[in-house]
Amino acid sequence: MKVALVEPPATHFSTNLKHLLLDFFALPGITSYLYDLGFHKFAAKLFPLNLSYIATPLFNNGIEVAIFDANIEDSIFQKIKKYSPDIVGVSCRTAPHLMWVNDLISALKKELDVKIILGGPHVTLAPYQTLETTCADFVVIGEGDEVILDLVNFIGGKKKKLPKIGIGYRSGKKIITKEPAIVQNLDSLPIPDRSLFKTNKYELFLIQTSRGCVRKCKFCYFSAFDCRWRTRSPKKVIEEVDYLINEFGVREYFFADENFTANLNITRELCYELVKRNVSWWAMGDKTLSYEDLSLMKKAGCQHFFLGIDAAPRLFGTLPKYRNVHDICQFSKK
Ligand code: B12
Ligand code: SF4
Repeated sequence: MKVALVEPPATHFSTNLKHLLLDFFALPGITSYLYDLGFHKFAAKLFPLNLSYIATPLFNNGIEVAIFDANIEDSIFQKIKKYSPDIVGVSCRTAPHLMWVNDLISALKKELDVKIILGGPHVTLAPYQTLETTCADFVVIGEGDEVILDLVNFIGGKKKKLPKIGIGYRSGKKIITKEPAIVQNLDSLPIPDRSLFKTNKYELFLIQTSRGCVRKCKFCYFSAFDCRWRTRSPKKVIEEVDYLINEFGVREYFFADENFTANLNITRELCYELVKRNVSWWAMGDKTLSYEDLSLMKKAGCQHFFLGIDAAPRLFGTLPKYRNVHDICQFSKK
C-alpha cells in the first residue's frame, strides 16, 4: 500500500474570476490578498506539521508514505503520477486551497486508479460541501492522527469497518459525515517523524505544545470546530525539541499552538527547560503578559510573540481578552 501526502501552496489564489470572487468571500479576511507577495517567501519556509502527524502513524505501521509539498517543489502532479500511489491524502486549510486541491485530484483521478482523502481545517468545517463539490472519496473530519491508519487499512482491505468517527464519505447518492475526531491525550501521540521530509528545505520547524483554545471567539476556527484546549506535557515537548536538535540540528521553531500562553504554569515550565538549550522560537498568545513572564520567554529564546489583538476596538467588550487599546499598547512596549 503506497500513500502520497500532499501540502498545497500556502498562497494559492485562483486566476479564474469565479473562483477569485469565491475565495474573496470565503476567506476570514482579505489579508491573504494584501500580503500575498511578501508572505509567500515566509510561508514556504514553514514545515508542514499537519502532514507529519498524519504520516507518522502510517509509517510506524509499515505503510509506504511519500510527501509532496507544493511550497518547496514543482511538478507535483507529474511526481505523484510517477510515484503511482494507491491513496492520495491532501491537506486543505482554507477555501482557496480547495480550488487547487480539486484541480489536482480531478487530474489524478483521470490518470490513476487512486482513492482520495482530504483533511484539514477547511474540510473539518465543511465536510459535506467538500464531498459534494470535489471528487474526494473520503474526508477526515477533525484531528486525523487516530483516524488515518484505520481508514487507510479499510481502503487497503485490511479492516472490514470504517472508523466510527472523524470521517465522511459517499454511500450511494447519500453523503455521510460523522462527528469530528479529537485526540483526548496528546501525549499518547508519537513524536511526528520528520525524516520523511526534505528537512533541509525548511527554515522554521513547527512544534505543537497544545491544541484547541481556551477561548471561543466567534470568528475563529477553534470555536466552530468545537474542541476543548488540550496540552502536551512539557516533558514530551522537550523530548521533541531534543529530537530536532540531535537529529537535524534544528534550533529555530514556531510553536504552532493557537494559544501558547493559555496556561502560564506550563509556559513557564517549558521556558525553564528551553533556557538550557540555546534555541530561538516564535509563538502566539491570547493575552497580555507580565514583564517577568515576557523576560523569561525572551531568555528562553522567544524572538517573536504574536498577540491576537483581533480586528478593532469595536471588539473590546465582546471578546474576553483585553480591556482597552491602552492595555495592548502598554504590553507592546514591554
Ligand atoms: C502554521 C499556520 C499557518 C501557516 C501554514 C504553513 C505550514 N507549513 O503549516 C501559514 C502562515 C502559511 C498560514 C496561513 C494561513 N492561515 Co493558518 N494556521 C497555522 C496554524 C497556526 C498552525 C497549523 C498547524 O500546523 N497546526 C497543527 C496541525 C497538527 O493541525 P492541523 O493543521 O489542523 O492538522 C490536523 C487536522 O486538520 C488534520 N489534517 C490536516 N491536514 C490533513 C491532511 C490529511 C490527508 C488528513 C487525513 C488529515 C489532515 O489532521 C491533522 C492532525 O490532527 C493554524 C492554527 C492551529 N493551531 O492549527 C492556523 C490556521 C490553520 N490558519 C488559518 C488561516 C485563516 C490562515 C490564513 C487564511 C490567514 C490569512 N488571513 O491569510 C492563511 C491561509 C493560507 C492558505 N492559502 O491556506 C485558520 C484556518 C481556519 C479556517 N479554514 O477556517 C487556522 C485554523 C487559524 C485559526 N484559528 O483560525 N497558516
Ligand atoms: S483566542 Fe485566538 S485562537 Fe483562541 S478562540 Fe480566540 S481567536 Fe481563536
